[in-house]
Amino acid sequence: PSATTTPTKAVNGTNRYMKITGNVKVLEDLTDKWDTFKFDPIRESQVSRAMTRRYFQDLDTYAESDIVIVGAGSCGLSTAYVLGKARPDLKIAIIEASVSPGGGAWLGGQLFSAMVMRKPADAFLSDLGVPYEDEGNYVVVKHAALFTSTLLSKVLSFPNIKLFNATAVEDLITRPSNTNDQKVRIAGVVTNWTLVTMHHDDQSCMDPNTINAPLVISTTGHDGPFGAFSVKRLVSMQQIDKLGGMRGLDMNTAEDAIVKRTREIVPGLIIGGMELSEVDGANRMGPTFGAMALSGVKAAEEALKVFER
Ligand code: AHZ
Repeated sequence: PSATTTPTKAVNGTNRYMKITGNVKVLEDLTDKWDTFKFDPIRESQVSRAMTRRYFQDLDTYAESDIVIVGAGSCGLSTAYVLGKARPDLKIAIIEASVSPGGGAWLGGQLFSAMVMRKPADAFLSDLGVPYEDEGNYVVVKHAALFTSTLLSKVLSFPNIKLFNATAVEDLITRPSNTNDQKVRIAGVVTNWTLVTMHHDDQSCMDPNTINAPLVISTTGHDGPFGAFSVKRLVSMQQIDKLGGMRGLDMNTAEDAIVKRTREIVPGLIIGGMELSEVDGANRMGPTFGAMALSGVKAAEEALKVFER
């Protein structure tokens, strides 16, 4: 159903809600009826079933996905946004280890709230519809959370994208490559509830779940308890020799390098965002986020090429 909202003013001290017209319930004057107010009745099992039925249906649907994005930070979400817009026909699962998607982008840097993006990443903000102040070579979003929440809301609105949060990727699914040289291609991910993943050392083995997909895009950030997950695994399974190790901070060098180097590292696995810095030994950029958005755009373009092959 379509609905239009019109702000209404407080009338005689009554706090009126937004008026919603169209063929949906009208909220106007709700506050005038608090004395007789009552929700429609519900049975607790209906709540449980409403959630679990959908979740298990999603697990079933996305067990075979077209693309899995690992990590819902600024790069992973930017990737999902571009892919969701470009290819509504593809099934895209996003796996995020944290309860809260968004990665490091909820604040601009340290505990300061504004977010800086260097041009030309302002084009991404304009596409998203996030307002910013133009400062010449760079733009500033008044609160990083405005960027992250807008991006998140658009990504979650795509019917072909499902976010599984509180779920960690624990391993990669591999298949022998066609080259017969111990090389593999990536064919999906192995997942577990993050709380389980964190307790493999003190609980008996809890076997994981799997998602098959011809393409995985990993954007798990730089090294940390969960970060740089896929590239560390590529080393331990001898698909790349060693990691370059993220270098010190140099905003100019780092942002260009991350966008340029966003690519398919081994067949079936594209790496984007700060995870790349660990592969190539790129510098870090600190709190400027243009490269994360544009690495996401490039990762999406690389993915689209795979589906055109
Ligand atoms: O929880 C992680 C975060 O939300 C998630 N993640 C990591 N490992 C995972 C795993 N399974 C599932 N095994 C996993 N999820 O990945 C997300 C990474 O987000 P991020 O914001 O850390 O990375 P990004 O590359 O999107 O953005 C980096 C932002 C940075 S770091 C930095 C610096 O240090 O200089 N500068 C910028 C702009």
